[in-house]
Amino acid sequence: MSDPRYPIGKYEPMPFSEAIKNQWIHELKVAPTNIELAIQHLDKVQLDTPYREGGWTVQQLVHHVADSHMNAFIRFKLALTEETPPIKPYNEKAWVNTADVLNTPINYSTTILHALHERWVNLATSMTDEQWQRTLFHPERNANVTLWDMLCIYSWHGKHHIAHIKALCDQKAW
Ligand code: NI
Repeated sequence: MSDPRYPIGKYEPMPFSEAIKNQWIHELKVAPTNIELAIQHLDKVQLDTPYREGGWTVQQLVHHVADSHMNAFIRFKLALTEETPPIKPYNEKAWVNTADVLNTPINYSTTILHALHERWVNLATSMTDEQWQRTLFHPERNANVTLWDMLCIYSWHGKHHIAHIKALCDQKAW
């Protein structure tokens, strides 16, 4: 593992296929349980430990995944109901330092993730091939992003942060 920030590698876009779509929807489905399994044995001090030098704590990682995936779900809904709506970027480095993230037990965010991913998976399994090609406009990249790209990004994103937590647990022998 050369770069501790990318334990499973960086996100790689993939061409649309039914098999990959089913795999990635499955990964969205199991992500909340996998996060819960990764954190269930950790105590308060362990949750407040950064996953790497200068990195986010486990507490911040879990709340971040909930914040990120709530935004992503809203973006899916916007793209399905409007013509190429713009993405509203947010400052994720600032979001992980707001009081709710620092003070709310992470089981509230795993509860959000269980409910949110249930709705997200139900939405995703209903989508036609045409709907996967619907787009959002990304102002920071000045480019359109398809909902297919969004599925690839967010199935990777959950695994990416779970791998941070697992890497910390491995390193500390927790
Ligand atoms: Ni992230």
